[in-house]
Formats: sequence, structure tokens, C-alpha cells
Amino acid sequence: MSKSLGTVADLPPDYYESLLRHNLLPLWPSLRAVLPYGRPARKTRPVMWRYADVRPNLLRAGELTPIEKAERRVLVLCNPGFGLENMQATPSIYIGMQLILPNEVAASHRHTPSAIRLVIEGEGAYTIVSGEKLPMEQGDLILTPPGLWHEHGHSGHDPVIWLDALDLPLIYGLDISHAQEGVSQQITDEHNLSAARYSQGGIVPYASLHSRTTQFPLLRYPWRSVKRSLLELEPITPAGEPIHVAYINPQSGAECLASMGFSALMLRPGETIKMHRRSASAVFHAVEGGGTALVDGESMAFDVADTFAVPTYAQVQIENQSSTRPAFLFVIDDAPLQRKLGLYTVLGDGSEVAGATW
Ligand code: GTQ
Repeated sequence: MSKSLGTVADLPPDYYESLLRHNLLPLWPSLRAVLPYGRPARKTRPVMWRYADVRPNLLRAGELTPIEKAERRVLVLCNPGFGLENMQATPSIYIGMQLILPNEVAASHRHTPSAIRLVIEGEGAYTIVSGEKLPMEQGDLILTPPGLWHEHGHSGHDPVIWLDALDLPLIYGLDISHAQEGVSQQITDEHNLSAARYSQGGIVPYASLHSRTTQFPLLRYPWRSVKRSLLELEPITPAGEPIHVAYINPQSGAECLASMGFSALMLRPGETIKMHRRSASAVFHAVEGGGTALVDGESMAFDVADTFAVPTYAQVQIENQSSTRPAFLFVIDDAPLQRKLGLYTVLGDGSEVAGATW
């Protein structure tokens, strides 16, 4: 039914060359590549980054490159589908693994991309965001919203490693990615007071109902609280249905950041879950336990601290083979961005774009 379109070979060579000289291109030979019928062309590959491969290389970076020479000592998890140099895990998501050694300081800066950290190992590190000192414990989510000063420090004894996620591909793609160097921040809140202000879901400081002092009231989501919520959902969630919680802004109820969404999944011992196929791309990271991920037919075993990329619309099945231990996964996706564009869809719920063929 679909008509085949003209190609470059159909055109007189001198005509085509003159178009190029004027910075022009005919659309029709390339139209189907950028506007394919039925389903999108996807560059994202299902890729697994094993912590066992990342960790020794990151520790080696700690020996090779002093923090002053790195600003941030990070190895970037690059999806080969985009070309490694583009530093994309998915179309919109950058993922890095960052190492800080005892007594090091990763100097204060701020930038247009949004960032988060998810702590993988080690004790005693902290991030200061807008003067608030945020302890970093294993599994904690720390937000660094766009434009806010942030620096990292470490007063413990062992290496600390965390996962960074940024919307860098998006912001860089918009030609608005830039940073500013700063001086070490004055700590105005030594005790992570936002954690006390928003210690329980559904309860907020009274005054916040009429005057909001900040767009980002909560900058740290302790893993302890997230895990407790998942465990509370367990007995009321039917077997095989994902036990899945979303991180939100406690003041607005919206996603924490405009472009990236964060959620956590629990798989009971022996459980297999099937995720909805949806338009958002995502990165999954094992916080506790392991298992096997089947992403668009590709089977990838994962262990604690392993990380994998999930393309848009992918079929995702996750299996926890352990008969004794639950598995916990942290998920980063670009659903908030897609919702703002009116393009977030879940296949099979009637929201897909007309003409999609799956
Ligand atoms: O820690 O502020 O992986 O600015 C990339 C850019 C981490 C950070 C990254 C950054 C940071």
C-alpha cells in the first residue's frame, strides 16, 4: 500500500550537488528514515553495564586522575546504539558512575542539566545542594535540580561510588548545556532539615500551603523510606503485578524533576513481572538482589549494582530467580518529559498514537 519514494539516485547528480552547496536537501529520499510508518526507529539498544566491570576501572581512575584534574571523576555508561562519544544511555538520559575518595572535594558548580545521584557503595560522602548538606547512604536518591549549586565531599574512610543520571543529551541537544564554576558553599543547613519537614507522605509543613520558598522542597529520598513503602505494598499487591512506587515532589505531587522520572520496583522471591510497554526510555539499576531481565527478547542476567538500558516501547520482563531474597530496582525514565509533550503512551491502554503497528 505504501508508495515507494524517490531516491537520490533518481535525481540528476549536478542538481543534487547544487542543493548540497546551498545547504539544502530533498526531503523525500530521507522522509521514511525520520518519519517511519507504524513504529519509531530506535537507536537505544538493550545494554547491560556490569558493576563488576565498572568498579575496578573506576577505582583505577582514582589512582590515575586526581580529583582536581577531573572536576568529577566519572566513567560514563554509553549505549553503543548512539556511538560511545555521544554519552547517551537512552535518547534523553546520561548515566555515569562517580568515585570520590576520602577527604576529596568535587568542587562547587551549577549547570543547566538536571542531575541525580543514587548511592551504590561506601559511607561518609555528602553532597551540598544550595547550602543543604545531604548525607549519602547506600540507595539514597539525591536531587541536583537545574541551576542549583552543588559540590561533593567525603569525610569517611573508604571509596564512595554512586550513579549519576542527567538529562544531558536533551539539554545538550537543545544547545543550552552550560556550567558555572563556584566557590565552596556556605553550609546553611548542616542537618538535612528538608528530610524532617517532609518525613511522611501526605504531611507537609502548614505554612507551605500558602507560601512556597522553593520549587524543590525535598532533595534527598532515603532508600530506607522507599524500601519501607515497597514492603508495605507487598501484601496488598497481587502476585505478578509490579510492586512499584514513584518518587514525587511532596509539595506539588508532580514528578521530582521536569525531564526525568524516578521510581522503585520490588520483586518478591521467585517472582517474574512484566512491565507495560510504553513510550518512555528508561535505565534500570539493581539496588538489592539480582535476576534476569528480558528486554525485547534479549536476556541479560543482572546482579546488585548492575545497570541496564531499556528502549522506548520495549517489552520488559524481569525475573527474580532467588527463592529467598527480594530484588529491588531503581528506575530512571523520561516519562515526565514525554507527558509534558503530550506523547507519553502505554501500549494497549488506548493511548497509543494512531497508526502504530506493534
Ligand atoms: O556530580 O555534578 O556524572 O556535573 C556529570 C556532570 C556528574 C556532578 C556527572 C556533573 C556531575
